[in-house]
Amino acid sequence: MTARTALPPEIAEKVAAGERLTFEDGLALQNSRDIHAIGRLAHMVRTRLHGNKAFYNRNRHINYTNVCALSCRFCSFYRKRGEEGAYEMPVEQVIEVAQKAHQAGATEVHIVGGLHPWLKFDYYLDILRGISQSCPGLHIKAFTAVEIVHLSRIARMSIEEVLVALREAGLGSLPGGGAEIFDDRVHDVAFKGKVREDKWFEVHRTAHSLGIFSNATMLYGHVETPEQRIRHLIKLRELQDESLQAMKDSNSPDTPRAAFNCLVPLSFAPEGSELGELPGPTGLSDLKTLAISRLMLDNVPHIKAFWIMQGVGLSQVALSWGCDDMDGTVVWYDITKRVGHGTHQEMTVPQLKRLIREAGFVPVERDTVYREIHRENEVVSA
Ligand code: V47
Repeated sequence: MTARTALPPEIAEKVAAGERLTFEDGLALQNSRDIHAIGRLAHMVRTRLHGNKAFYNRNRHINYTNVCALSCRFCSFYRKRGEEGAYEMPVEQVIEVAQKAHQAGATEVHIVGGLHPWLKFDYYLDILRGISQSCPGLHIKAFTAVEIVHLSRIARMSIEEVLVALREAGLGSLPGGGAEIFDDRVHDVAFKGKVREDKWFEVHRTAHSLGIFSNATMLYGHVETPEQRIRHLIKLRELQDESLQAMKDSNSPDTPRAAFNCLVPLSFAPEGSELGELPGPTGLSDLKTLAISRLMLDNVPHIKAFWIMQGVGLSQVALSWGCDDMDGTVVWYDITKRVGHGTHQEMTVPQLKRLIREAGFVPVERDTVYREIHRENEVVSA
């Protein structure tokens, strides 16, 4: 192994001692080709945090519209109104899908969509009210930071007012989407027109200050550099430091605070996007990015290998490369489609458990905010 590919021993020492890694350490990890050493370190951290547990949930993703005012070059999901394949679900349809999921045992619906130019703020409130009233206990994780900024524009309300109104209507937490890569150059090449990092952070900072938990994402493997990935992770780590400190300082139940629950590194799928000529990440770069995310984000409890994005097989392997969560049953997902599967992309609970067990971990069902769910009389399946 050459000097360029070897991992500097100080990094292993720091990780073993639980010390925070620097930007330079992150770059050294990126430059190393020793995927096994990187994986072993990430596994050490993941095991320290979660032992041999690997989490999944019973959820249903709902993409209420693919009509979007933006035309991000990395995105193959959006359509313009009137274009073939464009859709917007009526409020009743979204509620009905959530009800069916609830009846089938889901504990979470994950609702996101394009920035629809004509839907009114009431559409979003009605969805939340309708679901929360008819599906008691079902957690609604909805609307990326980009949608929240869009709602603040159409409702002419501040981000805080929008979040408060959505929470009153039934919003439980925010998903992590829309972060992409926090860098102005990458922003201008791949998602010009989308809100920049300042707004993404404003939404999540405000959510945390209101006691609303959220997730974070990083879309990797397109036009970004390894340096930009590490900076992205460090920026998330900085907000998490702030939010965790505020949680510690706030000891009053009247002012609950929140933070990020997990990072979801999203593997760029070039097919069908304007960046379709790019090769996209390989299995090794997926594993490396997931492991480095675990190592750099020392203050975010969970790293998710989203089986839709990393693929079922690689997500299983990723459980030994720093990840502790696979997302859930999903059922339907329109943002990216696996070849041969279209939008129906479902994993059953026995399938998820089997994958996790086979990877050497104990499957643990969780709710959206990672409280464990233990069901009585559940048949233990293979
Ligand atoms: O923001 C869009 C990404 C995100 C592509 O919070 C693409 O638990 C890859 O954020 N290739 C939405 N990715 C999905 C998302 C998410 C998914 C699962 C769980 C959670 C969570 C959040 O999908 C978008 C964008 O970054 N995306 N197009 C593409 N071609």
